[in-house]
Amino acid sequence: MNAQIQIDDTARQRAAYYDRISQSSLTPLWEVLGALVPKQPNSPAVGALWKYADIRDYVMEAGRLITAEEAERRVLILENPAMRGNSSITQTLYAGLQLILPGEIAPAHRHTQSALRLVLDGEGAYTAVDGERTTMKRGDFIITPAWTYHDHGNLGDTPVVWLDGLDIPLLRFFDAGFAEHGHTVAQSELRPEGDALARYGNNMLPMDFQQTSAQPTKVFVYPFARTRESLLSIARTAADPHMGHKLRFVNPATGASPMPTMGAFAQHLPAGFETQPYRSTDGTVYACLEGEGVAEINGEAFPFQPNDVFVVPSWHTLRLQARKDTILFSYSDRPAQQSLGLWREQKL
Ligand code: 1HN
Repeated sequence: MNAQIQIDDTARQRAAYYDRISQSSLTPLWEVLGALVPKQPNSPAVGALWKYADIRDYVMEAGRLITAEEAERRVLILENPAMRGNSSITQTLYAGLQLILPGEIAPAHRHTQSALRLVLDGEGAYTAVDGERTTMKRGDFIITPAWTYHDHGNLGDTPVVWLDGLDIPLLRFFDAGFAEHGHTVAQSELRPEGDALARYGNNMLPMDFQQTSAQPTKVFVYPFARTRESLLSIARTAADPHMGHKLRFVNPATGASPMPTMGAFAQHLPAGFETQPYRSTDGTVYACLEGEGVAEINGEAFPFQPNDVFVVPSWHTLRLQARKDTILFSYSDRPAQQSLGLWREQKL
């Protein structure tokens, strides 16, 4: 037998063998090993940008087609363009733009998925979490930890739009999703607005209060006024070459992330500043709150303005250029990766 015939024969025998074992739901590892254990992350997600000016009309149009109550949540999902049909913006994260019109209520429910919101457009809406309301102001970062009841309402006279971030794909992967409706459409108010921030969010805690790092914070709103004040204050000092002036939101009782599966960050970039290339294993969703600039993701340029959202998948190299003084909010699955000992970053 010559060599070529022998190779063909081997290939045929293997193919026949794969067919036979397939009937017993078996498959050979050696055919997939490289894909299963890549030398470095090889995300199916791609870098992408949603320009608010391009999609705002679509969001408002949804308001004429379905009520918040009928929809339960009237949201347009931001789907990663390379992962359509998955309701995912990265492998672990969900993002959407939610609209609530004056007079509407998005009914109370709870689920094991954790959610965060970043208020983008309009005013006069509120979110209630475990019996306390917070009035949503632009740039406010609001959380609804796993299994907390939450509902939204709009008492103002303008449509209100916010960015929702949830760990839906992560929970789907774990097959750990549970949900239930509230007993009433809107929760009754158990505490006055501002109560949680006063008790847990002002460098003090209730006398007998203790938490572990896996427990979410009782602080469910991080007002933009405070975030902005911090960023602008530290902007008077030298910027970090890779981050600009970047801070992470924390549970003030533990120093850990506000919620165990998703972390959130805010950063200031001075006009003209360019960050050095950086990559990390936590695919990250960014929203521009102020200023404008360009996000270069694996060499592709995405120009952003206020309310634009962009995604930087795992291990994609990011460079940020600020054309004006810029404030960015971002969220990722970093705390989940860190608690499993998986998170890596590279400053290039
Ligand atoms: C949800 O509860 C909200 O509470 C938003 O506003 C988006 C997407 C999937 C599942 C639950 C909200 C959601 C969600």
